[in-house]
Amino acid sequence: MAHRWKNTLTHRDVTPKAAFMNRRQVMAGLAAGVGLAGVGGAAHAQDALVPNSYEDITQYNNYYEFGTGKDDPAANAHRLTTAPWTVKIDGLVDAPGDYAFGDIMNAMTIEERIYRFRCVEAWSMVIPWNGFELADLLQMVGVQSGAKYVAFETALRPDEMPGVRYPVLDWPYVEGLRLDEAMHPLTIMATGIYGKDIPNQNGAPMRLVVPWKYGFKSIKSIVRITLTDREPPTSWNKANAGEYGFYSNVNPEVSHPRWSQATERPVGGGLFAKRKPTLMFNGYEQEVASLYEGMDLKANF
Ligand SMILES: Nc1nc2c(c(=O)[nH]1)N[C@H]1C(S)=C(S)[C@@H](COP(=O)(O)O)O[C@H]1N2
Ligand SMILES: [Mo]
Repeated sequence: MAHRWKNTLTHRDVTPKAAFMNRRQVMAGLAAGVGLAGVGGAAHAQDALVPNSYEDITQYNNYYEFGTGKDDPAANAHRLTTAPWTVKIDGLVDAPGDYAFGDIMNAMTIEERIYRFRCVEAWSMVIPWNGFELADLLQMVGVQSGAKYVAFETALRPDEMPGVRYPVLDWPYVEGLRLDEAMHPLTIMATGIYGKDIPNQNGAPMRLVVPWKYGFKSIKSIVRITLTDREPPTSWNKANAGEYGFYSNVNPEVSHPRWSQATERPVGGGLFAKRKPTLMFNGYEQEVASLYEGMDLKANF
């Protein structure tokens, strides 16, 4: 499906350099590559963003619709039919409708974004996504002035998703963002990894990526986007409100009730890989801290 790629930077434009350049150079290169000066700055001087291997990223997954084991999505998600694919966009928008995925792709500009990815379970990766800014899609459909939140919904296909027979979560998987979070330039819809169409186990054909939040906010295989004036329900919050809040911003100072979030295990480093400190807002503090000014991040976890 090479025709899908418009204005694509492949990982080869950035990745080999990342291994050699220091942090500042990588960030400068990244900013140039994605056209976003200053985005992606890390708090740690030596923290070069070297992406994980394609294998790490596509064989170690959370996608409970296909099973709760880390290798279940890779084994089972081939059953998901991703073409044709339609995304319903409704609620407080000027142009509600059922949008064909191909039409969305033709309208959007695809870029590469190399982001840290931090699961609430305290493992992490660096992933070279391809995708478009969610703000561009929302602008295309016209957000009305009463909208304050964006709700997202994953496909629910019992015939294709063996995991939804089990009541682990209240299916379909749903997520949500405040409108300003959704419009932030770091927030993307990912449609590719390493320059290839995103694999089913990673959320084909289109999934959210919000790099400063725990991974479960980054909802996969989206079929519906609704602009609303109320905070929408979210799957993990419904399952356990005491452990998973609406915001779920990465924060090394706010522990999960059952484990510390101060450090993380980089996936792919081998059995003896050293844990590393988790960064405030997953390393995107400079870009996003202002969204939460005056908020108690312990209460709004
Ligand atoms: N629909 C859906 N989206 C989901 C999940 C899921 O189970 N179902 N898991 C979430 C969690 S917990 C994580 S950590 C990320 C994992 O994304 P990855 O497999 O691409 O690394 O997807 C998130 N999105
Ligand atoms: Mo996660």
